[in-house]
Amino acid sequence: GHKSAVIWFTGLSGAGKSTIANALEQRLLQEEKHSYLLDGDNIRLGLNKGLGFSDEDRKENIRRIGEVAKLFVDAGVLVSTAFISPFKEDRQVVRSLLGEHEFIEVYVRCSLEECEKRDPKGLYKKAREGVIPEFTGISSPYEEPSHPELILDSDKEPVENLVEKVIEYLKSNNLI
Ligand code: GGZ
Repeated sequence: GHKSAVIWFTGLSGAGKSTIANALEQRLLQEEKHSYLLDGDNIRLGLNKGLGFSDEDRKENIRRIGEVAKLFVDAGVLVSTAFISPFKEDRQVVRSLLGEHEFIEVYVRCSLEECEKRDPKGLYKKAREGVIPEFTGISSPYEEPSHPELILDSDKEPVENLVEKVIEYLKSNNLI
């Protein structure tokens, strides 16, 4: 068995949170670890349908995700979350919901320049044109974590290496 915890990915749009979290999820399932991934697809389209991207809605988005993540931890699941979660205070609120070793903040670090170059969905372009207001990194802030448990530099290393770093962290903390 393993202990449960929240692996909380944070970072800019396009930094690679979902990609890394999905690859991690595959790895954990291969090793038959009871894990689950919360992301925009299963949260923003469901539970949090109706929330937008104002500071207030992002705060509420993260608050609810934190509560759901806590339920997964109570149920004994290793849960990963992949949301921008731009505000320090909101991430701190989630951390405080959980036990001391149950919140693993993973900063998926990538320069704005690189995210904007990737722009897989064309959202940065739209944000620059003013078509999308309050876009993180352009017209809405992103507050970097000061003491994340892990930093993954997604503009310097390939996804496989970064996933391996998370696995190593989980192993060295006896979570898997
Ligand atoms: C940031 C936005 C916005 C605005 C739509 N700002 O790259 P994506 O497309 O797939 O991921 C982004 C996602 C961010 O949702 P989160 O729930 O992670 O955000 S937060 O934690 O701040 O609540 C992006 C898309 O939604 N998107 N409008 N204005 N990202």
